[in-house]
Parts: sequence; structure tokens; C-alpha cells
Amino acid sequence: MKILSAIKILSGLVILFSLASPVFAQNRQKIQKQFDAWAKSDLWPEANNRGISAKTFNRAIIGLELQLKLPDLVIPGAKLPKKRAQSQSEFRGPAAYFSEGNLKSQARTGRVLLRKWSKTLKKIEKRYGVPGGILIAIWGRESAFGNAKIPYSAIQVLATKAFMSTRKELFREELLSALIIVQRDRLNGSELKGSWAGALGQPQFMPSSFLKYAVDFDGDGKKDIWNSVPDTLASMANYLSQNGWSPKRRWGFEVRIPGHISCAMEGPDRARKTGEWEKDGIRRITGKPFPASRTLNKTMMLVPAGRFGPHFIVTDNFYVIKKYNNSDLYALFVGNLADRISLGAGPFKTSWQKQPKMLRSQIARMQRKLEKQGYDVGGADGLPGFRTRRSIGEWQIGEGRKSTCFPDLKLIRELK
Ligand SMILES: [Ca+2]
Repeated sequence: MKILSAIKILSGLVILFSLASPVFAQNRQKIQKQFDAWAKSDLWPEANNRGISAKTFNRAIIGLELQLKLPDLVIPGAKLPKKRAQSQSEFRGPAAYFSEGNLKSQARTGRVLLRKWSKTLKKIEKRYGVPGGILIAIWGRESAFGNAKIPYSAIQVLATKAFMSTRKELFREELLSALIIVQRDRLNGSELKGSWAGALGQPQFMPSSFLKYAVDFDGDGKKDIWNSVPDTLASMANYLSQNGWSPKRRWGFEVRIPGHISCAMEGPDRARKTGEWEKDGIRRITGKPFPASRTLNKTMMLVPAGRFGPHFIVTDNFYVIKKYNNSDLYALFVGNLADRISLGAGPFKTSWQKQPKMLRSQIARMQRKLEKQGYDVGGADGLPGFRTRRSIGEWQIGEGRKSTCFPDLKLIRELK
């Protein structure tokens, strides 16, 4: 799921284009022939082993027309392209992610839907322990509350990617799962609609997640995450519940971290009790106390923009949201949107400071430099995840500086 979530976060944003499409167009017939041969000799034996019938397979795969306009395709048999240089790709900071206009409008729609589906949501919370606000927020984020167009045939997308993409193995697994769905749920292959990455329906589940988590909540006998709102919301709740959601627990709190406390104490592997954070002087930004609950024995510091933005103390539930989509900003967005929908909350009290433009290649270079000095940056990928942020903080402290726990142009110059 983890690798796919990176695709998922982009699925709503990416404009489809294909660099190599003229090449594919010239070779369409040849590629199509190769696909048919591959489907029969390579894919079919494995599908058959997994219990997929010849009838299902032939109907869904044989004669299938490839979708050659997808990104990340390679000519079959050709060498994988070298990883595209990231030198020109800009690092988009948190400020861009939290558009206030977008959040406000989603919260407005979300509150209407929370009322409209309140009976269903109560039943869902009773069964799975996940509150309505969180579900409505994820629904909004994944498919604009079911309004986003989900235009592709998932089988067509997944078959194309399993045959000729840069990550064939991953998509092959998902294709086999999709065929099991078609067979088991008696859906016609063409009805299995997904995104350009093969994520299905309103919750944007990859097929393997559909098999694990989709439920029929309205009782019509179908797990219909395309058309049924109760099935959609309950399937998301089941996903979160099975991934460890704790009922009656917030996702987290915006806090103020005093200057003398190091921002390098963040991370899911550095949990403490809320009482310990409080002892150090960390307070909720509202001035209210943390809920006095034994469930808050394990809370984590989170500073997605280091000292250049709001600070948080989060619970395990924050990391359960991240299992839906592996990004701190995604989980924060969902948490804040849920609070706006069900608690009448507004934007974070501390704003995200806009930073001068940084390139991912510059950040990656800084990460490699830190790695050379023995710091764990979680991989030099040009993205400042929590391991990179706290390594920056620790490096700064080691140099006798004030820790900011976030890259900036000056730091990039100094860590060349
Ligand atoms: Ca149903």
C-alpha cells in the first residue's frame, strides 16, 4: 500500500500526459500483439493458479485494448529509462498544500454531508469506532465526496501497467486482485472504474485494498464503492479500523513548542506521554489542557515545516490516517478538515511561512551531505520527511545553532 499511496496523493492533481506516446502510437499494433502473447503465456498461468476462471480471464483480458496514454510506460523489452533528473523539479512546501479557500469550501460541503448522512455515520461509528468527521474528510480528499470523475477502466489501466510500466510487478499484483474482484463480485470488467493509477471508486482503494476492506453496508449484496455512499463510508471506516484506529481519540493537537525545546524530538519512534511534553513546557495552542486520558500515553511531536510553521502533538490515529495515504501533510489535511467539519474548528493558529523556491535536487544534495556525516535522513529523495527534519535539527544543535528542523537556502549552501 505504501508505494501506491504516493501515487494516490497525486491522482487528483496530475494532468495526464505521455512523453512517449508518438512512439507507442507508431508501434501500437506490434505492442498489442506482444500484449496478447504475454497475457496468454505469462499472465494466464498465474491467474489460473489464483483461482481466476478462463471465462473471467478471457472476457477481461483477451483482446483488451491497451491504454497507451498513461504515464510511466516503457516499450516492452526495452531498458528501463534512467530516473528522470529532479534538478528542475521544485519542492512544494506545506503552504501550497493547505489552501485556505479549498479547505473552507470542503468544510462547508462536509458539514452538509455530515448532517445528511448522520444516521448512517452513527451506525458506522458504532461498528468501526471511526467518527463521521474523519470519514467525510477522507471522502472529500479522495474523490471530492464522490463528485470526482473516475473515468478509466481499472482492468485496462492495470493490465497496461502490469505489461509495460516502470513498476510492473506492483501492478501485476493489483491486476490479479482486480480480476478476483470481477469474478467474485460478478461485476462486468468494464464497470470496474478507477483512476489513472488503478485506484477504485470513491474511496480510491487499490484492488488489493478492496479485497481486504470493502464492505456492503447498505445490505444490497454488493460492495459498491462506486455508487453507494454507505458502502463507501463504511469501507473507509473498516480500512482505518483494521489498520489500528482507536475510538474516541483525537488525531492530534496544534501546540506551541517553546524556543528552548528542540524541534528534533519529533517522530513516530519517539513517543512520550502528553504529561511529559507538558512538563517540558509544550502547551496546546488554544490554552486548553490535553484531555486527561490514559489513551494519551503515547503521543508524538510533529513539525512538518520545522520552526517555519505550526507544531503538533499527534496520537497513534494520526499514523493510521497515514496508512491511508503515506504523507504527513495528507494526514494533517484530513485531521484539520475533520475538525472543521465536526468541531467547527478553523485554520491552524500558526501559519505556514512561505519559503523561497528550493529544488528537490538541492535538498537531496543536502541530505547526502548529512548522510555522509552519519545522520539518518530516510533516503536522499529531495523531500524533507521527519528523519531529515530532525537530522537537520540535530546537526544545527551540534553546530551550536538554533534548531529550525527544516531546509532553507542558507542551510543548503552551508551543507554543500
Ligand atoms: Ca451495498
